[in-house]
Amino acid sequence: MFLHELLPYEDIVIQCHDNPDADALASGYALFYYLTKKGKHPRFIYRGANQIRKNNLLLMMRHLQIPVTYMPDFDENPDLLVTVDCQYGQKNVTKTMAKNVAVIDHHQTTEELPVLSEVRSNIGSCATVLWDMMKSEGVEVSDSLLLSTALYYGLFTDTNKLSEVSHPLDRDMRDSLEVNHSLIKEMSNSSISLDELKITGKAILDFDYHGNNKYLMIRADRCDPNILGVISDFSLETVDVNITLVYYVSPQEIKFSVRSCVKEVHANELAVFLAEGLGGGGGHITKAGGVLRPEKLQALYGAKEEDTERIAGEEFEKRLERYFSMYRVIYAGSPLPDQEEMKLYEKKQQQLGCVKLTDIFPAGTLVEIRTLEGDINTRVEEDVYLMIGIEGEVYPINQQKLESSYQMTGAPYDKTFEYEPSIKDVYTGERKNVKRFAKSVVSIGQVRILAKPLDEYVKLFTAWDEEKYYSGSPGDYIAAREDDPGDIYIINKRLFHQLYREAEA
Ligand SMILES: [Mn+2]
Repeated sequence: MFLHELLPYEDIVIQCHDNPDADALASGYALFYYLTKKGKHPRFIYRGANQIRKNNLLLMMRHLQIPVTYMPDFDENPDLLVTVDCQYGQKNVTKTMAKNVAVIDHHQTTEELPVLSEVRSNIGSCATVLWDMMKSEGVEVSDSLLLSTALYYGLFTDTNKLSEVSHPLDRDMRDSLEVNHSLIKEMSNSSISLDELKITGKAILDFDYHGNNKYLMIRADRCDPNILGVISDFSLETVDVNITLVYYVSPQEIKFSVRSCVKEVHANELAVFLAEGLGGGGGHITKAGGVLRPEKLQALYGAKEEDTERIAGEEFEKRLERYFSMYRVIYAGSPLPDQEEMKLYEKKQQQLGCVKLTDIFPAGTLVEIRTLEGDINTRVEEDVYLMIGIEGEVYPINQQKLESSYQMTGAPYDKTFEYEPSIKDVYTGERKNVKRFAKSVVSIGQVRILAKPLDEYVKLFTAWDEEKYYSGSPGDYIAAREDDPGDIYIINKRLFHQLYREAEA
C-alpha cells in the first residue's frame, strides 16, 4: 500500500492501540503529519480503559507536541479509520466503527487484513514503516525535528534502546534522523515508575536457574518492555549464567528478551527459535527479543486464557532444553565429519553481480556496506571488488581472485532483492545504491566440493571467523572444497541445488 492511497478519503481518523507506547504515538504522529501536509484534516485518537500516565510518554506528548486525543467513547463512523502499530480487530485496540479501514503495522499478522494495509513483520518499529512509506512519497521528515525525534524514540523503545535492532531499514532510519538527543535521554531516564522498579526486584527474586545448560529464566509482571532488557542485561552478569530469558505475559502478548554471553549461542537465533510458530523474534548476536501471541500458545496446549502464564513458562523451558540438546557444535580445524558419505559436486554457472569499489567512491574512502545480513566496514582500494550473490548478499573479493573465477558477460545486472545493498562514505554520510554500479559476471573453471545433507542441527565455527558460527538445519548441506577439506562450510538447502550439481568422480 502507498500512503497516497489514503488521500481520496475525506474524514480520516488515525487510531493507535490502547495503552499506547512510544512507537504507537510516533507512528500516528507521522501519519498525521503526512496527511496534514497533503491538505487533509485527520484526527489522531487512542481509546481503551486507561489514559496515558507513564512519565516518559507524558514528556513525549508535551515536548514533541503529539497531536493525540484520548477518546474512550467514539462513535462517529468516519470515512476512513487507519490503525497504526496494531491491526484492526485485534484485542489490544478498541473497535471503532468506520466505513473503510486501513492498517499500518509491524507485528505478526493475526487478523484478516483489509485491502489497504501495510504490515511488515520483520521491521523493528512501526515508526520505521511510516518513515519508509513517507520517504517513498517524497515527504521529508527532516523538516520537523519534533517528528524525527518521535520516530527515533519509537524505534528506540520498541527495540530495547536500539539493542535489538536487526533490520537494515531500522538501521537506515536510526542513522539518518536528526534527533533531539537530550530529550531522548530525559525520556529514557524516566520510563520506569516506582511500581515498575518493584516489579524488577520481585521478578529477580523468583529466578529459575538451570545449571545443566547455564540459563536463567525470569518471569516479570506486565511492565514496560524495556524493563525486560534491564533485567536480562543485569542478570546475565551473574556467575555461571550464560543465557538469560526474561518475559512477561499479558492478555495481548507474551513479550521476551534474551541475552547471551557465550559464542555458542546467538541470542537472535535463539529468539527466532523460541517464537517459531507462535510469534516472532530477532535482534543481535548477544541481545535479542520477541513476542508470542497468547491465543496461538493456548491453541497449542488446548488451554484456557487463565493458564497462559503457566504454559508460557513451560513452553519456554521446553524450547530452551530442546535448543541446547539439538545442536552439534563443530569447531574450525576439526576433521570433516562423515567424509566417506560425501559426494562430489561442481558449481553450476551462475549470473552474479560485481562492482568495482573505486567506481563508487575514491580509493582510501572508509565505507560501510549495508546488507540484509548486517553491516561490513572496509576501506575502498584500487583492486577490491564487491560480489553480489544470488540472494543479494555482498562480500568483498580481490581483483586477482575475481579474474581467476569469474568472467564479465557484458549483460546488464538487474536482479531485485528485498533490501538493496547500499554503501556509505563513513565521514560524509553519503550513501549510494550498490546495484546501480554492478556488472554481470559468470563463474568460470571448476571448483569442486564434497558435500552431504545434514541429518542434525549443527553450529559450525569456520576458519574465517572463530567468534561467529554458522547454523545448519537438517537438509542443509555441509561441504568442503575438494582441494582443501579443512575449509568446511554450510550451504542452505534452498540454495544448494541452484548452485551445485553432482560431479563425475
Ligand atoms: Mn511498535
